[in-house]
Amino acid sequence: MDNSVPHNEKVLLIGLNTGQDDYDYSMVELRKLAKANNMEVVGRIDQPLDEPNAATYFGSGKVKQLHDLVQTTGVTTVIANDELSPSQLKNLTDQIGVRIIDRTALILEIFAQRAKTKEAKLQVQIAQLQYRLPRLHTASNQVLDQQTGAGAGFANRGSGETQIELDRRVIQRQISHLRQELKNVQRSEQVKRSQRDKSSIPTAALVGYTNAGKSTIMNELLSRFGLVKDKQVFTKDMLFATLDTSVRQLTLPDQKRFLLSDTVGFVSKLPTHLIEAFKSTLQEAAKADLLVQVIDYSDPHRDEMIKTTERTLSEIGIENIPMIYVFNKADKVDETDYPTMEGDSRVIISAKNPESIDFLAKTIKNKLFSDYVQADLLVPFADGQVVSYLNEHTNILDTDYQTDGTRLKVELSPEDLQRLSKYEVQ
Ligand SMILES: Nc1nc2c(ncn2[C@@H]2O[C@H](COP(=O)(O)OP(=O)(O)OP(=O)(O)O)[C@@H](O)[C@H]2O)c(=O)[nH]1
Ligand SMILES: [Mg+2]
Repeated sequence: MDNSVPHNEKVLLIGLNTGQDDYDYSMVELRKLAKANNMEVVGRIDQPLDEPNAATYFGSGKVKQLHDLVQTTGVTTVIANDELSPSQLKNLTDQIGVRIIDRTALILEIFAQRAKTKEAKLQVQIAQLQYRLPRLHTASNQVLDQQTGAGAGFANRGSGETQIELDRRVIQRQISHLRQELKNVQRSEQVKRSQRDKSSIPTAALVGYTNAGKSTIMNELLSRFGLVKDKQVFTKDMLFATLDTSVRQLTLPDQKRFLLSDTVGFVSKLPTHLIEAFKSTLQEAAKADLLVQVIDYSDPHRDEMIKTTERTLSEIGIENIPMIYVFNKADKVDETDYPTMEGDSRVIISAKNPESIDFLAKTIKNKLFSDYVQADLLVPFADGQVVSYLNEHTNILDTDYQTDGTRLKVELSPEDLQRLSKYEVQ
């Protein structure tokens, strides 16, 4: 036996091509998702159809072809590119005889594997139960039939329905219990969040397609501009390496500070329940002053990835926040000049290149602090605490000790200037 071959589950992909532009890309993505779930894709069947067959997703001829291919390849799972209705799922399972899952269930399985923090685990569990709720009859009926040894008799139907009703209530109770637990876990996070809200430090949020390099950029910025005690975030070459949100403070050489958050990556057709469950995690992005969309410049599907990210952001309700586009991994694209800027919101960089990281930091700074102003202040010696504040929070361009106090030329936020206006020298 060849031990070098991993014993992964063998799967078949099925997709319905209704003529949508991004069909091929969505199938490429489905393959990547299967791989991320340790599955080995051994085949794929596509059917061009105007709309899915309401009963079986594929038309009857294709279902037959699928059945035969499952037999000859010995696959144990079939994955549909679209979310299947409860009855499509049941009918297909009955006719094909192996496990059928859809894109949503696959994404949920990956998230369940990746979730590490208590918060992420609870969020995924809730989304999984919500997904199962309308699909109970597909699994539990079969289990019930097996338990009772009964066929499809009338007597069984009544007890089956009661059983489903019971299961449904159990799951609903589990969901509300988990929601409560999630609320408790999030309470402590909320305290941190509201403290940050009060701090009035500008914030930027890294967003984008999964595996684009968001966490790598976060770490590189941290190691140059972060606090020594700050922990690095997890990065890896796999889909959905990050499921929770991390926020770190960065201080640039001219004392300008901002908060940067790193969060879960996107993929097309992210399950609604998952988006719902992750909404609070994504609050950091919702409140940001600037979105930093990271894109894998070396991926041929990068334009579709940008569309996916923007569609997901608007589904979460994140709109009208200024954005810069960071085309990352330029080192993987031959004959590319980097770091460079195209127009006033597109940057081409490589996270692995220190010069790129400085360039990106400067670009973020220019966007976040564009309303900062220069002012000339004279602070009497008695108000020493004001000078300390300025030292810590603003960029001091010049200091001069005069007989009536400290004269400073500073760069500061309009809010700070307003508060300190009595010291301003006109
Ligand atoms: N060659 C190259 N690889 C990079 C660059 N930036 C990131 N990577 C690699 O890309 C992979 C994914 O990086 P991550 O930072 O984990 O990506 P992410 O966007 O946080 O992904 P998710 O958390 O899954 O959304 C890792 O293997 C990184 O080492 C880059 O500029 N050049
Ligand atoms: Mg990440």
